[in-house]
Amino acid sequence: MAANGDATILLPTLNEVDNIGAMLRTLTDLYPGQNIVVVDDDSEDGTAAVVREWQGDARVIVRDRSDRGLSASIYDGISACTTPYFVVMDCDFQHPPEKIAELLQALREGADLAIGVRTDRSALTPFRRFSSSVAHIMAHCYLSFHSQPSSTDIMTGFFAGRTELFQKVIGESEGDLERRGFKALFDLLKFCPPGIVIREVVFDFMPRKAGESKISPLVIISILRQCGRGGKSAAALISRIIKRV
Ligand SMILES: Nc1nc2c(ncn2[C@@H]2O[C@H](COP(=O)(O)OP(=O)(O)OP(=O)(O)O)[C@@H](O)[C@H]2O)c(=O)[nH]1
Ligand SMILES: [Mg+2]
Repeated sequence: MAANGDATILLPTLNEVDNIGAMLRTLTDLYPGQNIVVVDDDSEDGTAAVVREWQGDARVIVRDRSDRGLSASIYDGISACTTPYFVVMDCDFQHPPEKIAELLQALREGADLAIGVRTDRSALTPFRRFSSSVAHIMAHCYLSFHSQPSSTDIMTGFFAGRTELFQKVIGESEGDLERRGFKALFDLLKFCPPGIVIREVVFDFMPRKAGESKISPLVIISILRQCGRGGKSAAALISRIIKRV
């Protein structure tokens, strides 16, 4: 079926050859007619080739390595969307594809942003759970202090939004976005109009299905960089200390 749906499912990828085929099949079965765009950071393992060879409707954007970054890929994907809605999800099945329907339903009912919030996080190691909670509290305090909307899961990578609104947000805050970061939703909440309508959809966070994780403990530095001038100074200090040890 030709892709003529109202949404684009954006899949940022870096070396996901072990997951991409299964993910394309699952999404095409569940959402025939919706657009699928893989935003690949020039993976060395042939991820983009799998998308090109895929018989269904899926497109791949291969990005330049010099601008590598999960958040940058998400912003570029949203900017390239031509449908009223977009959905961002990981390609490793940690975000249940069945839940996209609920995110889209929330948008069709009038929400500007629909956020997938993790309930059961037992798939994460205790260290990851702890750092994610610290990062969430930091981000929540920052957003509240600046009277910006927040979420019960600012660190999630599973969310959907109204394309026109978020293309504007990205265009207007381009120079201030942490493109190399991992937490795009935090920046979108930081720079969106304060009165937007947000709906949350709960989901169980699954273990990664195949392949290897790309996240590093240093992600906390990029999250700090997202917390204004004070956060940037703290991040610079921590980076200097790490380089010395
Ligand atoms: N385009 C792009 N995609 C990335 C990059 N880093 C990670 N990704 C993709 O973003 C998604 C999330 O990355 P993961 O490595 O699974 O990060 P995570 O889910 O926080 O970590 P795990 O729980 O260990 O899987 C996956 O689809 C990755 O392939 C990047 O630098 N560029
Ligand atoms: Mg993952």
